Amino acid sequence: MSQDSQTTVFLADYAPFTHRVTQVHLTFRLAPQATRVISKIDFVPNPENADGPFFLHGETLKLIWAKIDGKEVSPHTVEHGITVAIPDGPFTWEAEVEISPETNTALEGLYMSSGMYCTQCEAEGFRKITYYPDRPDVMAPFDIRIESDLPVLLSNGNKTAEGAGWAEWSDPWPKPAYLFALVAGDLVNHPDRFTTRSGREVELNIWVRAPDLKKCAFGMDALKRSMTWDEEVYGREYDLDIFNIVAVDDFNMGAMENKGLNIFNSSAVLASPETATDANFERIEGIIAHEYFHNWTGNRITCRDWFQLCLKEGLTVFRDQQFSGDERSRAVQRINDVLALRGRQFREDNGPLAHPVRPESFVEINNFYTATVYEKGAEVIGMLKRLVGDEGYARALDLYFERHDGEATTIEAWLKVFEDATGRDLSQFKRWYSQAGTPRLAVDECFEDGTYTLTLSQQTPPTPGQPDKQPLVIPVAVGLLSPNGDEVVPTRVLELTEAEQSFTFEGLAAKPVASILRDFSAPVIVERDLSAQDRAFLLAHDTDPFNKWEAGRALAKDVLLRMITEDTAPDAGFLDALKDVARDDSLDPAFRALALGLPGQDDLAQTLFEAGRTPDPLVIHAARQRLRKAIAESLGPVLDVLYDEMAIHGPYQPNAEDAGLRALRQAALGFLSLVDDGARATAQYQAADNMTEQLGALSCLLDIGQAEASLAAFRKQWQGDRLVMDKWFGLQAGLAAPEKTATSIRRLTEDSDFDWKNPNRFRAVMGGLAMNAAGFHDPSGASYALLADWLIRLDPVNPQTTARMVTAFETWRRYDADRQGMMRENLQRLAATPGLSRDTAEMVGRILGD
Ligand code: B3K
Ligand code: ZN
Repeated sequence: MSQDSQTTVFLADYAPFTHRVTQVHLTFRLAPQATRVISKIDFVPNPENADGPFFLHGETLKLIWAKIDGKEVSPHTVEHGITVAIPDGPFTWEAEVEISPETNTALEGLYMSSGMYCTQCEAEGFRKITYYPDRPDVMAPFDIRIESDLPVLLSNGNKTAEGAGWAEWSDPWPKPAYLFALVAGDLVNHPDRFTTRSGREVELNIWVRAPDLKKCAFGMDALKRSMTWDEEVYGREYDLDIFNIVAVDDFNMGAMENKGLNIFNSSAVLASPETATDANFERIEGIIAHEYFHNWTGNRITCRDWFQLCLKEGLTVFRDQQFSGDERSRAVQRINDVLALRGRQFREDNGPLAHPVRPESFVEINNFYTATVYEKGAEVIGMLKRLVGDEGYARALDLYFERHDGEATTIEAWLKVFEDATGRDLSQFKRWYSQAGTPRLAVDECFEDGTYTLTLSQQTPPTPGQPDKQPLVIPVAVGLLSPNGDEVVPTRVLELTEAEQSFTFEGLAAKPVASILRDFSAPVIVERDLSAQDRAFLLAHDTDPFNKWEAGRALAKDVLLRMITEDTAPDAGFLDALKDVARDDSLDPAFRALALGLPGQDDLAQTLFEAGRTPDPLVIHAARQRLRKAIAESLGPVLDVLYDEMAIHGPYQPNAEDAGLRALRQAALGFLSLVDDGARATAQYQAADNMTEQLGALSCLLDIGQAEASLAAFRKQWQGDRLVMDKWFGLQAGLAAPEKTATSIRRLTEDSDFDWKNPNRFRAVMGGLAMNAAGFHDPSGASYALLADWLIRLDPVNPQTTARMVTAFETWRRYDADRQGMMRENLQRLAATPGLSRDTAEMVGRILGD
């Protein structure tokens, strides 16, 4: 059993804090193992909860002294913090505590990374810095003084004074403690400026260690584009004189939106053509935008409590997806977002970890920064926008910013804004926030006397703690095509509100082919019997790019499922349809690259499981390989032409257009390598002047088991670059041959560069293992045991990253009795580990279904 308490927190128990904080002063005397934090905090009673006991959060702090109104006091230590007797009315709390950043390997609170001090406070890390009401509904202005010999000393807000060995910062905007940040280090900056549309001059900086200075330009450009976009699209301007970004090597996630001082995992901000792939550039652009957009959706308006997390995260993901769609290709962005949603959120929503977009209880809030809160949270906003229309959405957002600026608020307030701005009743829509699970949308079609009747029915399967589900409001975007391929009814949004409903379209000359759930208008699984001919027809003619792609994907999935369950040969009709798409020059290369992608192993396993079959990861892997080989053979000449035609002659540029050409070329190379013995990949590897092409070639060589020489060369070239070496580790883990996976991974963990305490490196190897479905599910169980061993080792060092990686086991119930037994045993072994963290214990318990 866990050492930490497993207390469950409930949404229903929310009560406001007893006091308001009117001002915070903090002084940091930095020292690696004995940093002193001196606090002075002004409290006034909160009339909304005047009678509650006074409590301050505090964990892993050594209290030196504490005073109330200047008089020394002795607080009483309780779980998660302290209580102390207080006077009636306003008072000032002062305290000095000691903390040890250097030994803080959990990377939460104040810690050290490559010689620099940095912080991560969301969700509940501030309590590891000093005693404080560490809850998002307590908002206050912060004044910070940092004392250290390090040359660069940063905190939130504007810098107000500095001298030798110290600096002072003041953040005028009231904020919750989770947005506090401090950085001290030997850093250099990539500077720039931005003038807001009302004329505020903003100093911009990206702070890095000296060798990384050449990797900042793209991030800076993305930041300026984000600032412009938020002004133009949402009317939101930046509100301080300075905006700093800092790159940190040891970080548990992508980045953090601290007010005026965003802290980034170096992988989410640093990029150069030689060291970063197109996918890296795209991710960096999205994360920079996401953190910047939080300044309004998250910081100026924050969450009342952590159950409301989707209020800031769902909305900010929705905004960063809009931004990326505007900056790049909207269709490609949508397809990629849906791929990510299905890959992570559907997996979560259809397993033991399923939870509502707004959960109602948690043990460790860090375990709820999930695909459901983030990505499904964003889909819910997309549906809302579709239902109220673009103008209604714009009015509602204006009202949201006007009404709630400076507040910590709730989903109820968010929906009320939409009701007030549009006059629409959202009480049924609200179920999207409380009901977990992916709805199934069954489609029934009938055509008679020129009338097409579409009958839609919805059903959401039971999820943990929610056996019965209510009907949701589902916007279903539908268009109709005539048999000659013309669109006879352009996109119309049908609103499904009942368990079953019929919609009619009259006056049609012939039976149409319907394109249903265009643009993926709702996060549901469509169940529709559609012939291969109709799918191929939609792939050829649909005007909606998402559904055009979706038709091809469904075709591929049907073909693969038949190959897996009936051992059939690859379908010739599918190969022809694919060939037509591949060589259709009127289509965006990026779209064609996506159309050439096959459904992933996990997607196929889940689909088989839902159809009542037991997926065998090895059979799935073999079928995919057979189909890939068949595509290579049948499309060979077309792919060969594409490979040559898509080559770019000129310097690398990370823009969407060039990235699309490279993506299509890489898709072709992936197939061609299966039949040319790696000749093209070897040549490409040697000629590559950018990481996209270098890594692309390397992955093809690994795929066919001929990468030894290139792997050695790659390592020699990139030994000194942590981010590139993460790719070297990740690729080998992810592409290790099924029967050799555990051995290969073990060898990687014995490598002198396997710095397992660094989350990026740990994730590269263990995340690669988890993604390598056939290797992870090796029938011997060796990979399961290997992962569990490493999680047991990492847990006392870094509970957050451990808890996140346990999700590799979340699908255990899908598999055969032997695999289930082995996965369960490893989960139980984890659960029985003495001193297991609260984070990991909660995840293991939920996965096992305790
Ligand atoms: N808000 C942070 C995530 C914090 C995670 C804490 N475990 C990054 C983001 O969503 O922008
Ligand atoms: Zn966020």
